[in-house]
Amino acid sequence: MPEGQQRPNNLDAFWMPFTANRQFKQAPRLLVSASGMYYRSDDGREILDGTAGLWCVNAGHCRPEIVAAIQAQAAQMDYAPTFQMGHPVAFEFASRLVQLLPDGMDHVFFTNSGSESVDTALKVALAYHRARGEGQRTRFIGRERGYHGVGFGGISVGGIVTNRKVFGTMLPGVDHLPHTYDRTHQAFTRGQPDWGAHLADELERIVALHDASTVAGVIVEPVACSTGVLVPPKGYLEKLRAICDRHGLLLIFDEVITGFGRLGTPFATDYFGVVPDIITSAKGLTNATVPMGAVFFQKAIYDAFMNGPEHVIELFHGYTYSGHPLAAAAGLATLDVYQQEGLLTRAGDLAGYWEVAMHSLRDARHVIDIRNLGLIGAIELEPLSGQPTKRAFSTFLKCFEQGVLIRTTGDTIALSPPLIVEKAQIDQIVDTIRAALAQVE
Ligand code: PXG
Repeated sequence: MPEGQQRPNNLDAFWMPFTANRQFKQAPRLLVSASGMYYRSDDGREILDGTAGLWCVNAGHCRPEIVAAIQAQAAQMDYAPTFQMGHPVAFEFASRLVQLLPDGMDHVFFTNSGSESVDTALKVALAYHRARGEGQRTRFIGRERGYHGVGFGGISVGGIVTNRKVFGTMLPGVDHLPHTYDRTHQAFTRGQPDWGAHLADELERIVALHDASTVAGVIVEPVACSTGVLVPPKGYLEKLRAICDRHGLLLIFDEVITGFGRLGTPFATDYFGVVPDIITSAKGLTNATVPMGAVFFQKAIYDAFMNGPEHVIELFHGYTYSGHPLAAAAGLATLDVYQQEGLLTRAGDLAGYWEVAMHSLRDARHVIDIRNLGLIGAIELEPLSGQPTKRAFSTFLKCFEQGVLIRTTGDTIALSPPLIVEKAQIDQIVDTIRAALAQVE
């Protein structure tokens, strides 16, 4: 590409993920730089980031402290293995991280993405039961409309039909809870719906069907985000926890999105006061600067593996890049920024303003529901007759033209700005969406 030119000559080779490739390549939307709350497009426009990239740039873009940490680490040691070797920065990051987790959740396994975190959680759950002499516990229970990434494990326990239907039979022995959304009972709820805790009782029915002795664990997103932001009904997560306890099932919270301050607490487990056995994370872990995921385990799970001769590997699992030095250095600098600026609790301070702003769109054109929690929002649109997803996609294109990045899933607009967002920027997001909705078919 000639110097100074921002748009590549050829967009063909890159098979883009989760993208309408042909539409995109006819009318590309290219981002070329970023700072704080803003991207800059290749035609020189400032775009307000209403989605923190893909729910991941929690401290805003190109934070100088994080950039400097990555540069310094790249110059000092680019890579070192963590199989039978180690390097200080990964250990330091692990120790800092577990301080943020509930008491007892004091071990962390590093991965490179949310999908790998989910795979790791599922594999460890199976191996844990086996290590305790309960190797017949092989089934998992996920939930309809759940998103747990795109590995075979994640799509098996996930419940988004388009992400599953063309990929064969996936993991055997997986069952699904019903999702928790019912517009008749929940439309325009602010925060957690009153209706729906009873849906957790379905877990009892599913466990009875398979017999508890065959079930390894249950995996849910505390707030189901990708599917269009389904906030758990009051009391629902508590019930899941109680049922898992009753039957010896591991409860896995997939906090790839809700981790690192999205709800105004470090993790959703803190927000809801329900402590799982395993937490998966990624995204905000390094402010999305260097890809990394992390899975947190209760002490008893780690301890169950620490048996047998000491020279023998306890868990045959890991990635070339588990605990990668650049990612760990980025993660440490990210934690510093979060802590210095109070970002892990800032969403709590803004949640009230955010809620009022989101629900101010109730009378906007096409809107049939609005949902919110912490700094997450969803605006559900009446689908265009016979053309599902088209109205939301048109709204996304209009907002991008007008300088605001939103995200759509089905006919729902999903919002999750960086946690540094200012009130005036929240207003700009809302005003731009309102204007776009007035224009789209
Ligand atoms: N679990 C959850 C709860 C997620 O939200 C993953 C696992 C997988 O993470 P990786 O890093 O493998 O992508 C996710 C990812 C969207 C969107 O628009 C959401 C995700 C990724 C991309 C887009 O909702 N979530």
